[in-house]
Amino acid sequence: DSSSPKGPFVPTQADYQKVYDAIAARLANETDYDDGSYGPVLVRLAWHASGTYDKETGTGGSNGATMRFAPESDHGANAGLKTARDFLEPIKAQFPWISYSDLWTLGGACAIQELSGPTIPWRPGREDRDVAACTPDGRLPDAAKDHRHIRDVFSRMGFDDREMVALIGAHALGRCHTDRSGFDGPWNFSPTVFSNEFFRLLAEEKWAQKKWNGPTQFTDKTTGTLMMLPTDMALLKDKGFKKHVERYAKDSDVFFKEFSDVFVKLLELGVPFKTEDRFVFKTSE
Ligand code: CCH
Repeated sequence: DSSSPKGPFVPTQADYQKVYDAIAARLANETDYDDGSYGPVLVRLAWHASGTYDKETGTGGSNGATMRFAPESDHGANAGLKTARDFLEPIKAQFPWISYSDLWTLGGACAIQELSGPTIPWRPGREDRDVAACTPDGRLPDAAKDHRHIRDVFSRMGFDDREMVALIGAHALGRCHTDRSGFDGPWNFSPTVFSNEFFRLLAEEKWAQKKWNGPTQFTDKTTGTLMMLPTDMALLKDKGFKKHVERYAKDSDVFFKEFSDVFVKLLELGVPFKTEDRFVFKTSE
């Protein structure tokens, strides 16, 4: 009966797979950026949207997508993430029914899968909120600090030592930019391929302080072209962290499994989901 009113559009897994496919296609087409992929910066957007979560107050987290607004968009830690938000705008225009907060987290899950990482089961249900829900500055980790700072910040989100180390393994992807964080360079030679290289290099390479005018960072002694942040090096100093660095350096399968579990958890912090079921998206060919 063509005269009956249509109910509200309720997207299915197939609809979300179409969004996934559109992000994947855009990643494959837009290669004139950094090391050839926007994937790493999409992962960073999903992480910074989610990592503001505070388990005591239930504030922050990916629900809300408040990084669209100042002051959160201007927080120092979020420098450069406009690139990732702008990359996703044409996808939002194509699928106006998806919230920014679902889109940004789906972008991170898609990027991990498309860059040869593990499957990241994902579920919808985030709703965008307004500027009043912006989180205060200082909730994301400061790379100049030490192991105590890592433990403080990630415990506030609700993670244990093993989960903290697994998450930081995302530094297999992408690079630091002097005009964003002040740090410079990639963590490994294949920054657009998800792998356990971050841990292998951290555990096996010899690292020396970089001689330059920029902030303290570390350089591999073999080639002098790779980097580690002070917080990355801190994973070796702390016994509770180091044992996981060594586990992940040795066993890529264990890292992939544990990273997937904790990245799923990160993207869901503080979100009042109405559904238990997660979607597993098909990766592009
Ligand atoms: Fe990170 N990260 N991150 N990081 N990060 C940077 C870049 C990326 C810290 C600091 C920095 C995680 C944890 C931490 C990515 C994913 C994750 C940069 C360079 C700094 C600084 C930014 C720039 O200059 O562009 C610190 C400190 C911590 C914790 O101690 C976690 C957790 C994740 C994800 C699960 C990714 C990906 C990048 C590369 C971005 C790009 O543009 O290439």
